[in-house]
Amino acid sequence: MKKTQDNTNLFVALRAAFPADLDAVAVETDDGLKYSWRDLERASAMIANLLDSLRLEPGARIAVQVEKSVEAMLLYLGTLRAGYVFLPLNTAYQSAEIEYFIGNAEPAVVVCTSRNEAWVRPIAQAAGTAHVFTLDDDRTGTLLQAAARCRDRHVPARRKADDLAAILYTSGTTGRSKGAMLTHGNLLSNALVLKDYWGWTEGDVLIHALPIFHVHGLFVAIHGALLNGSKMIWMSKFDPKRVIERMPEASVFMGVPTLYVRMLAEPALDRRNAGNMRLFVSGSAPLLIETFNEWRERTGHTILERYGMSETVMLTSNPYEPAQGERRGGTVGFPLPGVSLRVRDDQGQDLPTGEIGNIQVRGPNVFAGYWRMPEKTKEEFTADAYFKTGDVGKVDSLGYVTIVGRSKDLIISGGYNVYPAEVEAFINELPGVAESALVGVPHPDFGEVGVAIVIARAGATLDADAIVRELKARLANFKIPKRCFVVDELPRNTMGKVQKALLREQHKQLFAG
Ligand code: MCA
Ligand code: AMP
Repeated sequence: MKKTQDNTNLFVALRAAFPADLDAVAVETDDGLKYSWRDLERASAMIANLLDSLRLEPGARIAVQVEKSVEAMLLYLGTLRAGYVFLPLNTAYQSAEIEYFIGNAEPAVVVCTSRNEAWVRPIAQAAGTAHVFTLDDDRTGTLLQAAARCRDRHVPARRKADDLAAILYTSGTTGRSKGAMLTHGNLLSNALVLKDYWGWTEGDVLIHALPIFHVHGLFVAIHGALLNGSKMIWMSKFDPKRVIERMPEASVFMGVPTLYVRMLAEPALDRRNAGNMRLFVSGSAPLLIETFNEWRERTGHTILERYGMSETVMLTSNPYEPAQGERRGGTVGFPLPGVSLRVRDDQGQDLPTGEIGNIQVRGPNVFAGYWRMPEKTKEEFTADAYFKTGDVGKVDSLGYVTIVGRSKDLIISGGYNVYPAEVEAFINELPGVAESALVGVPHPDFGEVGVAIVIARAGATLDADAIVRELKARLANFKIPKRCFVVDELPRNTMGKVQKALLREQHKQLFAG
């Protein structure tokens, strides 16, 4: 008994929260499949046993690029259970992107779709990966075939709070993506805080409509439901009509702002459909005040906006309980219990209440560093161990945090991050291109999208459509500029630096209306 209590493996905490009735439904898919808690227990054990049978080194990475499915979630749980490190990859990533992640992380196991196996396998083999499995969203693939031969009982591996549980790649303003190393302690402490802060209660049902390769869908949503023993209505893809239809059976929904914008465009969204709901959470990108207000008018619910990062999981949240204060649109609420948040100027001095500066954070949720990048890790922390978020904001006299911008050059499009430096590097490699700039401009659906401004080399002629076509063959689809312009020169300041603010201003009306 003591053994289990001492084990800080995140899986142990999640498993301990399963309801007593293991035959109750834990996950119901949109196409009517039902998984009981016993199914989750047994299938995660089988996958953990499969991983154990491979005799992997401690700390081995399990890299996964598969479509959303319950089995993909079970692979995550099985990985935690066996004590290995889960490395989820966006399904939109193409071969050049995957080659970098796999080459950098050197996973012992790679799981991909059977459709992508032909190009993923050679990449994995070149990186020294010993095992490649497939997993498709129709419950087929070599992973499940192999797991089916394994025992359905498994004692969770012992893990300490500071042992790694996952690596999430996040792009950088300069250079290549960095792998944020998250520990069992980071993830569990944050999940426990949110369970309490967001008032998870018995009988809650979560509609899960987010992808499961980022913090929002993988950690915040899944941990929230499992740690509360709550059923999930599992949607493989976000469809606003379907979410609205299922609301009467649910109580909690989590989404990026684009999801709320798309649901507001549905005439069926009303107070009746949303009547059973308890909580709507928004995050990953700024929620427009118009969306916040319109949602309240249409549904009678006030969206709770929160703020987080891959490196830190959740940092701040608007209050759930009215006694703690109102949910303020345009703010991301208060630092969560255990999180210290401060605002400093560029010289590292604390700023007075209400003044705008760099947001720095510290807490049990803050990651262990960037994978194999000790120098980069050092740069991103202050001497007193605060993490520099790269977000710019302020804290008002009541303690509400508002994010007003970013010091990092980042575009957030539909909740996905696009780093201009990465896209510009791809554009600059195309024949005939002298240089380029990618800027984010407002977009009614995605919040913000990238627009490319490109300069041709002397004597070369460039075709904007051809540039976009070339990029589509190389980069994840959400990184593709929604418009591309070929111009004669880029605006520069006296130091010769491209004035992106001016370009943003020039193009800000492109998608208006
Ligand atoms: C799809 N497209 C996009 C995006 N998604 N373009 C820009 N930004 C996007 N986010 C484009 C595709 O390239 C394609 O273009 C066309 O839209 C249709 O693609 P499809 O895949 O069918 O799109 P969709 O299914 O409508 O997806 C939109 C979506 C999705 C549902 C909003 O992007 C999404 O699930 N976003 C959520 C992201 C998320 O979970 N973020 C959390 C990160 P074409 O036709 O030209 O090829 S975690 C995080 O940020 C932190 C830590 C936090 O605080 O949570
Ligand atoms: P990621 O790379 O996915 O970790 O993205 C983290 C970034 O998303 C943060 O540094 C913020 O810039 C942004 N972000 C997350 N939540 C919010 C929010 N509620 N409002 C504004 N920006 C947000």
